[in-house]
Amino acid sequence: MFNRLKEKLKNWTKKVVESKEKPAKQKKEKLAKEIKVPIKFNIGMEQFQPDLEQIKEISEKKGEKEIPLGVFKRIKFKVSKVKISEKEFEVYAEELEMLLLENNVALEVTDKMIKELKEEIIGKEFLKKEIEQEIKDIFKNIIRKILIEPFNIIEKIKEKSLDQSKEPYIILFCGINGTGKTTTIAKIAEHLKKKNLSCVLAAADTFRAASIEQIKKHGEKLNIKVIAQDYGSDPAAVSFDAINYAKKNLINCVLIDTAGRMHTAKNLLKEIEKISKVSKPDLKIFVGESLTGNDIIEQVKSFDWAIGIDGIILTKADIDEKGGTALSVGEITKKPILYLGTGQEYNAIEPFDKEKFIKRLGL
Ligand SMILES: Nc1nc2c(ncn2[C@@H]2O[C@H](COP(=O)(O)OP(=O)(O)O)[C@@H](O)[C@H]2O)c(=O)[nH]1
Ligand SMILES: [Mg+2]
Repeated sequence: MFNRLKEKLKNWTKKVVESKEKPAKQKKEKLAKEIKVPIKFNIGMEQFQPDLEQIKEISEKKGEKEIPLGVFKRIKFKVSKVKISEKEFEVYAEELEMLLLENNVALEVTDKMIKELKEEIIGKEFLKKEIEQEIKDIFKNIIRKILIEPFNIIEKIKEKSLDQSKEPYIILFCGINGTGKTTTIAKIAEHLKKKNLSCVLAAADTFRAASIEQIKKHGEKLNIKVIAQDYGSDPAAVSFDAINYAKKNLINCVLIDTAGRMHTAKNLLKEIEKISKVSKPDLKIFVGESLTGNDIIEQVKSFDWAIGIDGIILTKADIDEKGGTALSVGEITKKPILYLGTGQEYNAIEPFDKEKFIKRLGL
């Protein structure tokens, strides 16, 4: 998962570090040769790197050709610091931009990341041995700011179940076809069951022939009630039925599955708007594929514009080597990613954890 972006970020950081190390090392080697002093030497178990410039200065003052051993006792061991200039940064920024774009980070997010990195890096003095870690830390903080802290759905459902009204917690799922809405609903239904929360599924994708069958099958396997009508029926009416069923039977949660013809189709957005108006969901979740790349931005913007989404689930993270989609949707919607879908089985879903995501990127 997300290995490509991890690898690329690692290589980029390494390159920046090496660009600072190589010239310094060459200069040192030249000087060491000139004054005939080793770059490193061992005293007992410890290794020392003498400050060659200082040694040269001392010996030159004394007019000595060979460096007497006594000099070593007087020298300090300098801590070397480096700075990255704006010019140097520009060279690497271009490369960074390419690698982020290639790994599904949207252009506006890429630009923002590079701008922030630039502000943090240029002109700052880094201890040479810490520069790699410092660049990683800067990346980490930028990503921490981009991703919104997710909330806990289970807690929210539990809170409402304790409410006097005994109303069910309603979750509406939207997103285009094939992204994994129905599968994700089944996964969440199972997850709720494990937490002793009851739920009912609304088969409000009445558009495709197989979709009602698909959700009914999940319901049978999981032993969870599915409320459905015929193909072509009004999805808002199906949702309404499911909510009424939940109210009557004191069920904690209603999960509404919807159709997802292309997000550009105006009637799809109108339809989801109507379902949303009728069912008044507590939570509206956009389901998108982690693999999608830039297209997901348009998708999520359309649904957000139509109904105002509260959170995001990214599916198929298990087969996504890039990883940039999470950053793109996070930054553009300012909505939290709640879960990652990590496979086709019911238990292949994990709560989105910002720090875990950052670790997966090797930072
Ligand atoms: N590898 C992988 N496949 C998934 C995941 N989520 C869903 N799928 C698969 O994606 C396909 C479409 O899923 P479906 O739930 O029918 O999508 P929908 O049209 O949005 O309802 C199915 O073959 C699912 O098994 C996931 O997290 N990882
Ligand atoms: Mg479906």
